[in-house]
Amino acid sequence: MSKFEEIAEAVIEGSVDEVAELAQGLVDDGAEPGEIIKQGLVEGMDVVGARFKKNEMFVPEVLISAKAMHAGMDIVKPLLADEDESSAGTVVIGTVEGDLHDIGKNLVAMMLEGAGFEVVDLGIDLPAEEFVEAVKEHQPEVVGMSALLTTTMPAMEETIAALEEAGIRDQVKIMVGGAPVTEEFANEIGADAYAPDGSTSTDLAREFVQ
Ligand code: B1M
Repeated sequence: MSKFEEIAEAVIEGSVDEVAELAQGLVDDGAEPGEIIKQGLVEGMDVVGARFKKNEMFVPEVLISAKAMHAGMDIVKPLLADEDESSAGTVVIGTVEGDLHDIGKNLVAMMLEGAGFEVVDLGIDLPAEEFVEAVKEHQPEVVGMSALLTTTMPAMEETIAALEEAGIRDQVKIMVGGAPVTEEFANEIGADAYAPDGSTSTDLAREFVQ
């Protein structure tokens, strides 16, 4: 098993200390911070996400895995800034109003950061106005919205309407994601793209800033 596979496995198992040790070891051995994130931490969380979907893992285990991933990120993230000081672009991201789920959104944010984007993470349960204010303040190229509940998906459309109302809809590309969100829904509400996962979000953001 490679060190990257070991770190992914430790994330899946939720071994917080082991992830931190392995991440530090890889850093000491000269591994690229971005690779540690992609091949180790995100790889592990991808498996966690997939096991969730199949009901093979449950909430407490996911939260421990997320904690383990964060332990690795704490070590690797400061080095990312050194690796590439020029930002690939700015992404404002958040979970829409009424929705408290943030594990997937945080993962997407981390992957975007790993890819060199400046990420303004607004958090959870965000009224449309907070997205509007953030776009005015940070002038991002991309806005990402997350919803994990079918009942909060309409808040995505409301947010797009609020951006239109404020006259700033065309300044940004909007991508939406979250387990119940689909490509069809994204089209229906006038988003620019649907992102099923973090790596697609990163690819799309790269396309959008070109
Ligand atoms: Co909630 N929950 N939850 N929950 N929860 C779900 C979503 C649910 C499917 C569980 C179920 O019933 N089987 C269900 C929704 C049903 C529905 O609407 N169809 C549900 C429910 C009902 C609820 C409550 C209402 C429960 C209750 O209180 N009765 C409540 C709602 C609270 C609220 O939000 N107002 C609730 C609460 C919670 C917890 C607080 C306990 C916890 C959240 C903790 C947290 O996020 N900090 C929680 C969790 C953990 C889950 C499950 C188990 C896991 C979600 C998760 O983190 N997945 C979930 C069941 C499931 O998914 N199997 C469930 C892992 C994560 C990596 O995947 O979030 O899909 P995901 O993110 C992916 C992609 O979707 C995508 O990329 C990520 C990485 O690949 N993506 C984006 C996500 N956001 C993106 C944004 C983008 C792009 C891609 O922007 C560009």
